[in-house]
Amino acid sequence: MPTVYVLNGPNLNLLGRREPAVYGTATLADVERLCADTAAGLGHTVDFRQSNREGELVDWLQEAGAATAAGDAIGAVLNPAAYSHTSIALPDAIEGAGLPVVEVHISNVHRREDFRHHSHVSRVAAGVVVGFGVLGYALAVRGLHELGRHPTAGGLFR
Ligand code: CA2
Repeated sequence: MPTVYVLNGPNLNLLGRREPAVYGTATLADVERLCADTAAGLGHTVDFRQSNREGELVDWLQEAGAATAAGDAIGAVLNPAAYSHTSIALPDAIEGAGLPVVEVHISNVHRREDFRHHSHVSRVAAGVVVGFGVLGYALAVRGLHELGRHPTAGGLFR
């Protein structure tokens, strides 16, 4: 079964424990179960990870790129968290790996502070899911699956 990588950036280990008004009450373990269930229904397994370190996320994107090139994975769902707004290394890794990525944000970043309105990752993402709460992860897994099934239906930068 091909793998869907689900990669989470800094502070998302706190999900469900702080700021429930912004991010809801589901924990990251709940999100992992949601992704695994969604992926299983589509014939995939999930490799679910979280890191507070930018370089570790770069390593994992490269790993996901190699697995996808080898036909062992279909791409990655990525919530880069605050690195969305600051990192050049993450989009460079995605571009370098030629990896299909669906970017997810739990909150609607466009309703929040100005500095959250721009993501460097979005430029190299196949698609972006914003503001659906943790349900966005299930939508992103599904979207990645559908992009694999309809390879000419997506956008220019997949
Ligand atoms: O809405 C999202 O998913 C974000 O990627 C979450 C990031 C934020 O910096 C982005 O602008 C939008 C923050 C992740 C921190 O997660 C926490 C969860 C619960 C409590 C505290 C932090």
